[in-house]
Order: sequence, then structure tokens, then C-alpha cells
Amino acid sequence: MKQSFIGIGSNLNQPILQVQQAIIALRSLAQTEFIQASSLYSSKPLDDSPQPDYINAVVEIATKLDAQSLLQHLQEIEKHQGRVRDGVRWGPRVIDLDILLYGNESVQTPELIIPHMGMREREFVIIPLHEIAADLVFPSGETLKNLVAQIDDKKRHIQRLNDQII
Ligand code: ROI
Repeated sequence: MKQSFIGIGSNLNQPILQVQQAIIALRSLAQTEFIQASSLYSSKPLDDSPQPDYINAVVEIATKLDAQSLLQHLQEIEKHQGRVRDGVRWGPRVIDLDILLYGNESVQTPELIIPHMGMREREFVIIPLHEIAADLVFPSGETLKNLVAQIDDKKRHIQRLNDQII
């Protein structure tokens, strides 16, 4: 079994419901044990582009799927929730599921880069991840605590929602 963390994001078509629906789908993933989900967070679009705010969360699983199969399952969930890949790289999306970490592995294939690119700098990944895995250490040896400490509290663009996840 590999411990893996999945990042979830949505900013279209009732994002809270989209994220909750994705968490439900992750609960019944094949050959996979669901460990826990973070709270839901509201966050500003990364690059301040004119698009709606995002809802983000992170889920921890333990899986027998290899990284490539896991990616395929995540893409099925995205498709099921109506994600259309429109070619706009950083455009708004109904649902986005990213493999953030997969065990202690570094993966670099055309389809998959793990740890997920840019996650170290992204509050909407780092903050929910820290909520459920405060002691996490990256394959590089860097600690999650160290990344969180680098975020200036006054400049946070992310807020925890009070909604309970089912
Ligand atoms: N911005 C936020 N806040 N949350 C996301 O999940 C997210 N996802 C993206 C881009 C467009 C980079 N910006 C985001 O893919």
C-alpha cells in the first residue's frame, strides 16, 4: 500500500458540492483505503486572473494502485463530474484532482509529475495538507512545517470553510 495525497479544486458549477462529490468518489476508489479528508477551503485564483474563487481540499488515501492507474481513476472521476479539458491551461474548472504525493516516490513521465509541480508554493495545497498531515516530509527531505512557516499569515489568500464534510 502506498500512502498518497490527492489535491481537489473547483471553481465552477457549485464548487462546494463538486468537491464534496469528488471526496465521496474517492471514498470508493478501487483497491484503495480512504484515510481522511481535510476541511474545505476557499481560495483566490492563483494568478489573480478574473475567474471565480476556488474551493480546495486534500484527501489522504492508502492505495494498491500504481501511480499511473491512480491517475486514470482520478481522470474518470473528473470526467464523470463533467470536466471538459478545453485546453485553457489555467482556466476555471468544474473539478481538478491532482496526485500531490505518492509514497516517497518521485515520478517524471509525460503524463505525471510527482510531487505535483508547484505544490510547494501553493497555499491552497500546503494549508489543507498541513491540516491532515502536519509531520509530512517531502521526498526531497523538506518538511511541510517549514513551507507553512514561510507563508505570511497576513497575506493568506485562503480561508477554511465551516461546512462539515459528510
Ligand atoms: N487557484 C486556486 N486558488 N485553487 C486551485 O485549485 C487552482 N487550480 C488551478 C489554478 C488555475 C492554477 N489556480 C488555482 O489549476
